Amino acid sequence: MLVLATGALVAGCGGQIGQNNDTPAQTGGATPANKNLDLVVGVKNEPFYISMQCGAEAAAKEAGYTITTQAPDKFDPTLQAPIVTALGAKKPAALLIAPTDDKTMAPQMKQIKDMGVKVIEVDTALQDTGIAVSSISSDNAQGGRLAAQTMAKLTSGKTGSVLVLDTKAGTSTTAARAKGFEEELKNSAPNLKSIGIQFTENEPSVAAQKVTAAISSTPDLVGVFATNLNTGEGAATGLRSAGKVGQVQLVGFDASPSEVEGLRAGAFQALIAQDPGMIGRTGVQQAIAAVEGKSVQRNISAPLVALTKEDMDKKAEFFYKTKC
Ligand code: T6T
Repeated sequence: MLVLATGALVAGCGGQIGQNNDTPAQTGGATPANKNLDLVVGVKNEPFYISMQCGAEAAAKEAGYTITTQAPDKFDPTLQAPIVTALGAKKPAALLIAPTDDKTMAPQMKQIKDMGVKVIEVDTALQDTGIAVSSISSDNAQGGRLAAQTMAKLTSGKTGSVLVLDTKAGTSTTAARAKGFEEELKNSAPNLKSIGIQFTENEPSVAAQKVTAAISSTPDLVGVFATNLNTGEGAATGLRSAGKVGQVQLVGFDASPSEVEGLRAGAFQALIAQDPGMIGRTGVQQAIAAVEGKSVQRNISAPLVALTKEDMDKKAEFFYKTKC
């Protein structure tokens, strides 16, 4: 009950909210007899994590393991940390987790590791590489570089300014995307200059407000790079409300239904899509290998792909899901 009280279970893929319809929970740590896995994602009801959950559930089912998914209401370590702490009472064989902060989630994750639970990072990661046995993530720096190359093509030689929207300080993935973008922009589009990285707190309304403010303060703004789904959706709203859709190039990250629709409608000129289903699936495979004492790969990179209006339907397998 403690688990249910502290973390919202994510509905949709396997069973109903709060229902674990497979084998009963066992305690006792990471022995092969314990086939219970837990997944703690960054925020509930978000297509990136739902797609990850779908992949994780499919892989667990195939291997005869159970997996329970929980998420905080917001992408916030103060809400995610108690969910991890509460798992100490249940002691799953392994915990797959997308830590919402690269430092402040470390004590709770270490505590669960010290109980004998194998820890696998999916998507985001801690700075401390000694807690997880395996980390599965897109090559986020490369994703940022791909976004900069795409922005260079879209603006084809124009001179002007570009706004980079990061999410929250301490988010390993989006920080790497923003950094990769700024570095590559200097090579691919030396005539464009970044007006700096701004934080949206992973709130679409803040992203929208940052975009409208930049449009007012920067008359030569030619592009926006939004480093994740919420930031991208908010940036598109900002462009729409300023009447700048199609005039300011928007390169987003992720491929939520709203972003995909925005790409088709011309609010986004490109999206860098991840493969969250593969991240979830591979995370479970690594978790099971660790639990069963088999060899584990410390770092695994998941594919990324750039989508444009012209080629998006050929790459529809990269669109994120809202249910499995
Ligand atoms: O972009 C993904 C994920 O990779 C990132 O770490 C946090 O934001 C998302 O979940 C999208 O909202």
